[in-house]
Amino acid sequence: MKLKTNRRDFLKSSMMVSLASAVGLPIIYASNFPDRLTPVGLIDGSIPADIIGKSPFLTVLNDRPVNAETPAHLLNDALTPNELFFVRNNGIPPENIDIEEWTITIAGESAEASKTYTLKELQTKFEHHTYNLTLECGGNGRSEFNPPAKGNQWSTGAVGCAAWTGVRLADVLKDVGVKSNAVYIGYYGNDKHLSGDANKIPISRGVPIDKAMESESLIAWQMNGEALPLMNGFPVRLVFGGVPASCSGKWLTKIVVRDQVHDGPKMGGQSYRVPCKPVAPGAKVEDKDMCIIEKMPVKSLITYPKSGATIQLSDQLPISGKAWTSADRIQKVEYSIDFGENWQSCTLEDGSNKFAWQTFNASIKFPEKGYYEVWARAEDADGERQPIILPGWNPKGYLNNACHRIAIKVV
Ligand SMILES: Nc1nc2c(c(=O)[nH]1)N[C@H]1C(S)=C(S)[C@@H](COP(=O)(O)O)O[C@H]1N2
Ligand SMILES: [Mo]
Repeated sequence: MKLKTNRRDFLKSSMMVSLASAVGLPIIYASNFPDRLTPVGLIDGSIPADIIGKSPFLTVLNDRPVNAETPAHLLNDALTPNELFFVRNNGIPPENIDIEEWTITIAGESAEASKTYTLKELQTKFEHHTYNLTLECGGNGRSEFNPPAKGNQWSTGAVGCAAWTGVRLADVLKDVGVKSNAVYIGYYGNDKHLSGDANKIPISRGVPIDKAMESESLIAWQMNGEALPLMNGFPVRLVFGGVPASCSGKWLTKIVVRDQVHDGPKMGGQSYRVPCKPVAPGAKVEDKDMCIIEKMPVKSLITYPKSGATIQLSDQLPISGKAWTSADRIQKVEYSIDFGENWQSCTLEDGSNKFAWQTFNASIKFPEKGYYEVWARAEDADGERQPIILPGWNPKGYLNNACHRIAIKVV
């Protein structure tokens, strides 16, 4: 037996643990496994997600920066468990975080003053609030665009809904004082730029001041009753529902109140912006013709069963899913088993608050044996409905809210 553990031993044992949980069985001869090999059961092109403190069932798209998404059938919970919540990093998360020392500064030309709070002060000075808020990356669904769009090839899983606890951003901004000419807020976190250049910032985005002042806009330190996972912004982050998740700054250290649209990295150019007017697929669009994405479109996912499920003709198939919108609520979800020719209503639950996703259910009887697809389509209180096929092509592949489909075999 070896007395000294080194990094390779650690990696090996963590791979064995993740393999064991992936196959649901113990690895009997794990201690014999050669150092230089990766377990073949894990060679599927992905990196074990438990290395980043997440479930091994996440699909890891990249490891530098870390980007990992949740398979649709693992989003069936009312609230997405922390270990299953997707990760979208633009840089390298901070290390050696001391929460006692953590501070958040409010400043900017449209703040009445510049004020710094320790995290502790925020937690003691302001009222706590918990909201169930859906976060979705603006690039979720990018992989379906044609011609393909550059960037992480998210399928459907850059979305999740958690119970976020913190203080209202509005309460903190009011404590500092906001000038009447304020139009936007911008955030800064202390993640590092991929280049290693300490003067560069990976991302600094924000929201219009009205959005910042909404009741559901939080500075949050808890997710589902626990401290935030490091990958989701530990120890504290912004959370906004209804806008691209890129607005929800992680590892939050500073908020600036701006008298103009915030101009931090990834606010301009082609980032998180779409053509102001529709363009032909593949078109090159100049930066000046691009507009900031200010809300996420109505969308839904079928989270039960897993695509590819088999069912007996004599049985009814229960389906379940989640629907969300930037509008007040989802008002209808329908499903189709005949490729969109006919639609039936699902039952729909209310969300606990605005921006919480809503659960829908249905029970389906198929007419005969064969291959089917179940499609789901949500409509929100503004009357906006998901498109059946891809919505408007855009250079960076944002805002794909096409109907989700699952395959079903009836035997
Ligand atoms: N500081 C910081 N905040 C950030 C990011 C980042 O890279 N750094 N990524 C943004 C993007 S693009 C998204 S989609 C969400 C993802 O949040 P999550 O990783 O908790 O799911 O965080 C946003 N906040
Ligand atoms: Mo994102």
